[in-house]
Amino acid sequence: MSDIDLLVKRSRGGDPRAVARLISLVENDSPELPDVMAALVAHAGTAAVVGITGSPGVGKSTMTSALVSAYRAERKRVGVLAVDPSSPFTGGALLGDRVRMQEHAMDREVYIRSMATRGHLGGLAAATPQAVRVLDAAGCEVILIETVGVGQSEIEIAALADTTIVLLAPGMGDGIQAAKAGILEVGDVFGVNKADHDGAEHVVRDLKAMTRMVERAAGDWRQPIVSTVASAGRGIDEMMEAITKHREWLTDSGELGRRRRRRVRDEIEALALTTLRQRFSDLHGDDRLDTLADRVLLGELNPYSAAEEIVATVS
Ligand SMILES: Nc1nc2c(ncn2[C@@H]2O[C@H](COP(=O)(O)OP(=O)(O)OP(=O)(O)O)[C@@H](O)[C@H]2O)c(=O)[nH]1
Ligand SMILES: [Mg+2]
Repeated sequence: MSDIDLLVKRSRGGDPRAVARLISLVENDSPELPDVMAALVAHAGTAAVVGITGSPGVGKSTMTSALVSAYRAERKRVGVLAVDPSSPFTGGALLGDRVRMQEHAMDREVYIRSMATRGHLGGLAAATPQAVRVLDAAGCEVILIETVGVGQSEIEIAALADTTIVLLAPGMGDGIQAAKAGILEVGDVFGVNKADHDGAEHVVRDLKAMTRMVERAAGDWRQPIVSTVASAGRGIDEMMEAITKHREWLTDSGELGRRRRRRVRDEIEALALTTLRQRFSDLHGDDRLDTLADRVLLGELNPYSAAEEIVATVS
């Protein structure tokens, strides 16, 4: 049995070190990844993937930790991925996450992993589903993905999850920001956290007004708004109920299948583009590009045709 097969076998048996090792291979874009994915693909596809996004400091890690407790009460095996899509300051943020997840550190049925995706050629779109596949094959029934919502990343993370929770909190100018960032479209469930702070009911009211304006057909999902105090465990039951309801809707409406297919399509696309880019950059070592450039300079060839020719060469 190859090292990879052995590692996959151990991870499927629930060995946390094997799981960690496989996620490291994903993170580092290991040349062994194709073999890893080949060994995993038949064993994945059942986990519920829940994304949790929102501005820095709204309480994502605290909420994640509370949800882990709730799922553990249902005796489910849980995976947690804290994905840092963009920040160059990974160390600090992840340290905070680890502190807030401390209570689950000794639980063998909980896998917690921070992951930076900047080094991965396919970026967030390829690395995250690969890490999800590792956790899924390791028997996690639920996988929670925490990402800080800055600009584009929450839209990307929404594409990676079955259910996306957008977390807001009072005093962060979130109401207006939400509309701007297109958060309305990506949230399946809204959490207004820090409900113990002044202004929480304002955020709820703003959100309600905004979600009412979204056009919906009969049978479309209506995004619930759940008030929580994650640090005190308040509103967590309601949050769990909202997630469960959304999952039922996903299944009944056929949307689950569509979302999962879209996710794999995005992954394939990211990998394909990465491969093409790699082959393209390999061209810089030979004179084919120079030859084409010279022909354009001489007026024999237009740049579009030159581009077509080079694309045909690399694919
Ligand atoms: N008062 C109050 N504080 C909270 C609540 N939830 C979280 N906090 C606190 O808010 C701070 C930030 O919480 P985190 O869970 O680290 O927030 P985060 O969104 O994960 O932050 P980043 O990962 O840095 O973006 C911590 O000090 C928490 O204890 C809440 O409902 N009420
Ligand atoms: Mg956090």
